[in-house]
Amino acid sequence: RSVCLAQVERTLAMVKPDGVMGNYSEEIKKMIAATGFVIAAEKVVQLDEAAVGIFYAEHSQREFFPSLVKFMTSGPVLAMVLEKENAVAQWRALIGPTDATKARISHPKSIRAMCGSDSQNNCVHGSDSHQSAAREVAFFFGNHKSGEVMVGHDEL
Ligand code: RTP
Ligand code: MG
Repeated sequence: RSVCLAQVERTLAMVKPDGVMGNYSEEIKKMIAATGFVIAAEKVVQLDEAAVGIFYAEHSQREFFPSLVKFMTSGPVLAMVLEKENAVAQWRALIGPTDATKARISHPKSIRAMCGSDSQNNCVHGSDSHQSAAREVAFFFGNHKSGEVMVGHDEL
């Protein structure tokens, strides 16, 4: 193999129920491809309350948590493993700030500016660290060694 293989990193991206129901999945995938990410795996999943509790465990004591659970279980999500150099930071940059109303002002080309509504219904998720990415990829897709990944593209 060549000595100059780029260091490929993985992150977990998700189109939330508002994005799926608003038919933004294809547009988001186009933006993902245009930015140079490879979608290594994808899966449409209906989360239940228990699953949201695990996925967003860090927020379980926040006052907005019951509302977040209601939102995240309101319809299917599209989970994807994205691969690229510096994927965690680059996907966070592409989605924009948490509050879509602020994203529209400060990051008008971001995904949340395009399809998010407010501080909760913000269309997409992105892992916030390498550690979160590893946990969240395993949450949706199980543990796989890199190189033997998940070529199957599951549908509901
Ligand atoms: P995410 O984890 O979904 O990528 O979002 P994030 O890092 O930008 O924001 P985070 O603080 O981790 O919050 C997780 C999700 O909880 C909902 N939220 N609602 N009502 C509120 O004030 C509020 N704050 C956060 C959002 O759906 C947010 O993305
Ligand atoms: Mg977060």
